[in-house]
Amino acid sequence: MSLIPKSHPRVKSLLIRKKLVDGFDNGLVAKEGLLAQGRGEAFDYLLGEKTGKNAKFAIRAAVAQLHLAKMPVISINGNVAALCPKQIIKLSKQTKAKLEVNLFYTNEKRKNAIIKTLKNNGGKEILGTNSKNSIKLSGIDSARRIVDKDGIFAADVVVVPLEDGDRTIALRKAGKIVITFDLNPLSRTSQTANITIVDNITRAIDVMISESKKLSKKNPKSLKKIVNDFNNKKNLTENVIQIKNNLSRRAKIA
Ligand code: PTJ
Repeated sequence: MSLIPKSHPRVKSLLIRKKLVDGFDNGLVAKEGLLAQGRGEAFDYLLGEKTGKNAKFAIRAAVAQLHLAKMPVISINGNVAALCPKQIIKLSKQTKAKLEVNLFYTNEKRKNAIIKTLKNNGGKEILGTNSKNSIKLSGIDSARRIVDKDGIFAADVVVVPLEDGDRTIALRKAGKIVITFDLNPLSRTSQTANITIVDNITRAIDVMISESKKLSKKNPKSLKKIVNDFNNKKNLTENVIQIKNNLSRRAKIA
């Protein structure tokens, strides 16, 4: 019997890892998704494995931005489907955001498994499944360039969780506002998004859901103020400082 309580961050981290491994065994997650999880775990450890004040600021701005959006879309990949399908659907309902499956390592069998999981968790309409409605987004080399005409292509705000690469820049060039969840504050996606939530999606998503309930009562002027007061570059720098401080504290203990 383990002496470490279930609420301990290390135990929580192992439970998150198990979700990913189960997601891989159930055909949701790409092999490379396991590596992405490893990268995320390393940064989560350095950040202190909790939702800090910097992440909370970003979450508030992201929720305000989603409530202001005319047509928000949340992009779903294998890792997100394995880690928090129920919560992602809840957030999409609260913010009236559409859901679109968009994979880097594209594969029809995996896509169908992801759609099934989303539907089993309460998802109704899932975009990214009808090839007749597909269109190419320019500036992206990977399979991620294939998007839905009525989804990411038409969106004003796009949430792109857990990915790095050229998509955020391409989406920004297409005039869209991009929100991401990324534990690495230095990744290309983190650095080029409008709002980067530097936190584990499995924790941040619950905070977003409760924040969304609170902000749904605010008027557009107050929501705009929350967005305008948020500075992504500054927030990313604060996250890097947090990592640096955690490192020097740990080095002193050692
Ligand atoms: O399902 P697919 O085919 O679309 O592929 C998805 C993966 C994740 C394999 C693909 O997008 C990928 O390779 O992503 P990267 O380039 O590894 O980037 C993932 C980023 O997410 C890294 O910066 C990680 O630190 C971060 N990350 C990993 N797990 C989490 C996370 N951020 C927040 N919460 C996590 N749980």
